[in-house]
Amino acid sequence: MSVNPAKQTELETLLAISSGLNSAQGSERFKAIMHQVLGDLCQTIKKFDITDEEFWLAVNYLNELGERKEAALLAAGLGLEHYLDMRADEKEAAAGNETGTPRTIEGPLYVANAPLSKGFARMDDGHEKAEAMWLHGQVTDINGQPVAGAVVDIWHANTMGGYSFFDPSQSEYNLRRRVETGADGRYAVRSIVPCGYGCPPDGPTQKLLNGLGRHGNRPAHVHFFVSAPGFKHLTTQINLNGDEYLWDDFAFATREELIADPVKITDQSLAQQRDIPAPHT
Ligand code: MBD
Ligand code: FE
Repeated sequence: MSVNPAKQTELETLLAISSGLNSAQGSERFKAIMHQVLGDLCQTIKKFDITDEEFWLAVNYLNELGERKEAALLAAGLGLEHYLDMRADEKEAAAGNETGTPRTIEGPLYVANAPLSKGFARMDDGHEKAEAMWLHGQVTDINGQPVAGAVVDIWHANTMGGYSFFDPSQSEYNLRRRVETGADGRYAVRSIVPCGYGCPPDGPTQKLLNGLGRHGNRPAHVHFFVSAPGFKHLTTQINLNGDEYLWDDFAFATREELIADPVKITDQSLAQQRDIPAPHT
């Protein structure tokens, strides 16, 4: 179909053409989604009588978001990533599926291929003066049976709230480890107590949040991927109880079942042990 480009088109025609509905090529699903999104955007422009100035501000904002690689950070801050969890939960419930530890958002700071070991790992490079932290757990199936050979991929921030690879002051893979469970399904790591994360104060995400009167902070937390052959991949986190942002997370990741109560170890002999005794939970 050919159109006279000099002629002003009606909105519906414009949207149909711009989202490729007239083309025999491309993806039908993608076209339908773009058609919806573009229509919604035009409605918003109309509803708020968006000025040319505001329009170009938004376009430049997208460039800035890309330049600073903060698109995923913004998606978390707007609650869109959390919405994926809400949808997934709804679907599991509707299907009547039993679920174990609840999922929560991955966030933008995962790095693949962290060092892999069996049963235990030390996560910190020892360069930071910080309080030691032991994490341990057991991977089980829905019936509580231990899962051997599961890979628990753990990552978290340092005491400044920074993540290795994104924070150039840290060594490669600092505070990022993968631990494979043994026959008992258990894993343990020694690390350091993390601090909460805050969005880069000069970045586009924080700029947008400022306009909404919101902060960009997360409570202290530890990320987990748990995977094993024959099981669904789990993306989750624990949030450390006592943090002021526990229930005020800018990324909406806190869940009741995912709050961990840190226990202070005062027994030095226990603290010095590399392999901590099998916990019962
Ligand atoms: C983080 O550490 C994080 O976990 C999320 C979801 C967003 C920003 C930083
Ligand atoms: Fe995080």
